[in-house]
Amino acid sequence: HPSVLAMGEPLLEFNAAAEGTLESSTAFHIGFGGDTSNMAIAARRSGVSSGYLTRVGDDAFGQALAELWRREGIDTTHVVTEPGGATGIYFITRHGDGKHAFTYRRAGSPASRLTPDDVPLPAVAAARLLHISGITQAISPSACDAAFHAMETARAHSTLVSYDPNHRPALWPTARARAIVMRSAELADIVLPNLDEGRLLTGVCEPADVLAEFAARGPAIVALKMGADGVLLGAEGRTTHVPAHRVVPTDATGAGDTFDGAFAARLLDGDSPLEAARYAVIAAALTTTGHGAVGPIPTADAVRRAGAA
Ligand code: KDG
Repeated sequence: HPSVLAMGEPLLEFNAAAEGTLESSTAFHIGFGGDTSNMAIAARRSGVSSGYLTRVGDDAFGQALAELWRREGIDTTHVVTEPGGATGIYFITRHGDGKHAFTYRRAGSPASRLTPDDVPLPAVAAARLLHISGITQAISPSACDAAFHAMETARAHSTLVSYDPNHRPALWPTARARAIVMRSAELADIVLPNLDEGRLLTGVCEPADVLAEFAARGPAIVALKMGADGVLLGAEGRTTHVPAHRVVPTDATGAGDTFDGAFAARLLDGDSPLEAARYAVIAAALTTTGHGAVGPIPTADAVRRAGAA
């Protein structure tokens, strides 16, 4: 069984080659996304064994994802392929202000049909860390049930629960997200929000206050991701600011997921939360220097080289 098990929805990615609106774009890079799949790949590239739990279709998009995981050495024992299923896709467009926008075609996807019956007790119990996100919960009520079932199973077997709210307003209303994310924080050992969603979900503004709202739910570790302002880490009774690693960013898609995977990998390898966060901010920064979510996720060697430079 892999050490890291992530569960959620993978997507094939169409990333506009130039800045601009969707309708003005003429060329797209094909890539891969899906926050929890990105996390599993980031963890693997940082050196731990990792597996993915999802449902895909047997269409060309599902086959391309299966090929990606095979290349990356991701365990797919718990990937169910649905005959006739339409695997989800998304388009990334980028705008002058450095922000990106996602446009999805994923409703009714195989992953949205995840249910608690898809959650394998032996694999969750044997994993050292289970990773779930708000997107896993937002895609459908049955996937949300599956996420809660997986987190509760993990807790019952001393598997660490890592949770990223990854709030996507296009997928569910903020009031529902708030209730489900804050309940999930109670089940998690590690909570990994970014500052924007943290503010929206907690209703407070100062980073230290946002962190405190999540920490009050009981997780041992909260890492508040603040982009170019680095990470505010709450762990072992202390709050520590970890500065960002300076790069010239091209596309921030997947940076938060890469942080999550790199952080998990280093923690499982014995790093302290602070050491793991210092490593993971470098990994996250490097992923912003290339296009798309998965392509630019660095290996452990690349992170070490950048850290030493
Ligand atoms: O974090 C990056 C992801 O958001 C991206 O890969 C697409 O999973 C995705 C989503 O649902 O937004």
